[in-house]
Amino acid sequence: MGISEFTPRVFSGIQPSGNLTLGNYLGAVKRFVEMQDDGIETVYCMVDLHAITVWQEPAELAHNTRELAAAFMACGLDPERSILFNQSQVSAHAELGWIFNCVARLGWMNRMTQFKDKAGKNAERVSLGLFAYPSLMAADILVYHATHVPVGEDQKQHVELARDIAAKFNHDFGVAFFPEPEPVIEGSATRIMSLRDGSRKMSKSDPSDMSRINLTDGPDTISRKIRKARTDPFPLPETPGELDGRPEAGNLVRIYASLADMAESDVLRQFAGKPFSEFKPALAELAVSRLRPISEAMGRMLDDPAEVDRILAEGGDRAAAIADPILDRTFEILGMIRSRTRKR
Ligand code: AQP
Repeated sequence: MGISEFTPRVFSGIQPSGNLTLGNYLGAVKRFVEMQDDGIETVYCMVDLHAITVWQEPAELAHNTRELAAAFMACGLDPERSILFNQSQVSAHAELGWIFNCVARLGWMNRMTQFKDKAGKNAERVSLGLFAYPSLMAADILVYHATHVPVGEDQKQHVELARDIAAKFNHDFGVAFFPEPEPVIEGSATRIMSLRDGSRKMSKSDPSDMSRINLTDGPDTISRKIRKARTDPFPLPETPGELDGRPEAGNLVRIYASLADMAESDVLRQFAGKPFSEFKPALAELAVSRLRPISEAMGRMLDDPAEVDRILAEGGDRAAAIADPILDRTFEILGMIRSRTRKR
């Protein structure tokens, strides 16, 4: 079902599974803010139901959820203009997620590379939820009839699965009910890599804290991590094409470009021929100047957790007002009797 028939609506989510990284910020949250500022209806979620697909300490999960909410707002998401809430407060996600478990095919799920990466050699021991994660993600998107999903490169396959689920549901039931949402993967920071290994993505759950920059890192920590970031012995080249085969160097240039809102070619025009001993301090200074206001604003918001909870409750109510009628109609399409007169 082409998205042109639907009112444009943006949905995306991030797991409250620990500190938000520079990768999450540049690849996702910065884009969330730009889309909000474009005036499209935007719905952004702290996906706590996804986070529990791997073990989370309950007290830490609550803290991480509030911290992520604070990070969203500190990065520029405005709870008046965007709907901000945590997933478990809107039960329609889990309910539609189950229905989609019955639409998605096992063969489709078996092709999901993120499950293979995360489960690794342990596939027999990980939770069933980790395997079913992409069908819950499809429900997150489609329960709002969202048309656009800003994500980093690593989530492209999951958004494509959401399209397949929407198409199969529409086909099986002979309806034109769910849109096939478009992934929005733009800019120079769609895949920020680990500072220790240019072949792995920067990730909250990497065991090495030196592999990532967290939004809560202070200036000294940011500078130290960039100074110690792995590079190669060559100076910076003149053109982006010459960064091919130099993953660590390319990564640092892309981070600079995205933080400075510059094209990679312009960054290289400025630094061509310079060694990393000159580029890294400039990058550290830029990163500190961009991230310090964010971490300070997060700190102020976290001083008042009740206010954060209030914002999440209000966002949850606004989200449910969109999701519940879409879920009700889904049940009707499936032929399920819904004779109770009660609120979710
Ligand atoms: N390294 C990255 N570069 C660009 N974008 C990234 N994203 C994640 N890492 C990078 C984007 O951030 C959004 C939120 O991701 P998530 O928290 O839902 O899960 P994830 O993709 O699994 O991110 P992490 O940081 O690797 O989390 P953990 O370690 O908890 O699994 C998504 O849009 C993602 O593309």
